[in-house]
Amino acid sequence: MTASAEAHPNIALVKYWGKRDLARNLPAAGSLSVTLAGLRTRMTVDFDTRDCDTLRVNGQEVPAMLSRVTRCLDLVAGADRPYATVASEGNFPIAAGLASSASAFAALTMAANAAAGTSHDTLALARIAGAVSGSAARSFYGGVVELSAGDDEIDLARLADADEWPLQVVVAITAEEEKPVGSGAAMIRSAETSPFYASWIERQDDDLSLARDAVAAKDFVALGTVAEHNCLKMHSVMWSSRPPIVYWNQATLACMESVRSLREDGHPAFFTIDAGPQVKVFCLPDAVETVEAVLRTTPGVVRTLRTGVGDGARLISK
Ligand code: 2P0
Repeated sequence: MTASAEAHPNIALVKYWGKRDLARNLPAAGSLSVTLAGLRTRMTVDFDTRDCDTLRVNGQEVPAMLSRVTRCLDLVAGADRPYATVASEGNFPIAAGLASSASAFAALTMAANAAAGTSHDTLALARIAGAVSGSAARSFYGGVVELSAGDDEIDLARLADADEWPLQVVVAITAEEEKPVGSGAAMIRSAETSPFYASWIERQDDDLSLARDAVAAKDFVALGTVAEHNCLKMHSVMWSSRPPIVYWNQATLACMESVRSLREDGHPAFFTIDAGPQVKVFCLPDAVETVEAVLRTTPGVVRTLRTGVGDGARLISK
């Protein structure tokens, strides 16, 4: 009745920002992401004889996240399951725009399936995780992953394996505190108030098609062009929401400027930014030392993390 699983966060290059169905947490459009190596969340689920679910994150009780964990366990094992003791351990900051909910809910769903002895396959588990945290569905698969938004359910496809294209990612951490607005609530606000929301959703298929082609051709410049465009469009939707949703700080902007200078100096690199102030910079192996050195000395950057492309979620033990 105990199992552990590990999953990595993923970084979207064509972003998920909007829901088609709130009750089922279905995304309004598809998205495309890269699963990271290095950063990870490990979840242990123990169905035991207690009288309530409990959650510890890095050793601390976290009641605020418990309702989503309970919902996830119910979806995997049924509402008549035993209560569970859940322990999460991660090696990177939570709720700061590093997709910690993606790795957490992917690992939780996989561990719960093994601990409960249910036999959902990977796609079924990804759909369950996605119903709790949309981006978590993508972390079941390694490499470059596309999530398609159907009317009734999502689908997932791996576009490239982890070892097929040695992309490097340098994350510039510009602030470590929790973000002001959670992404779920922020997406709903954008859908309800941004005048740009409808066209954002309408054009997602165009960006997905450009990104898919760039991955198939291993065309780094084409992938970077569509990724930066898509990221800035998503943040334009956030900024034009009422009240505005602004996750950036001064260092976020300084990092974007650093990436533009790196490119001008002949080092191919592109940035993307999620629901937080961190800047994720993609480059090829030849440029990674320079990219990291430039970001580390960009004003306001607290520290950098370097990583590559990783594998999907996996069971550790049962
Ligand atoms: C993404 N983000 O595609 C986008 C870009 C944040 C910015 O997916 O409401 O925490 O739980 O389904 O999965 C963050 O969204 O949202 C996210 P819910 P989730 O990576």
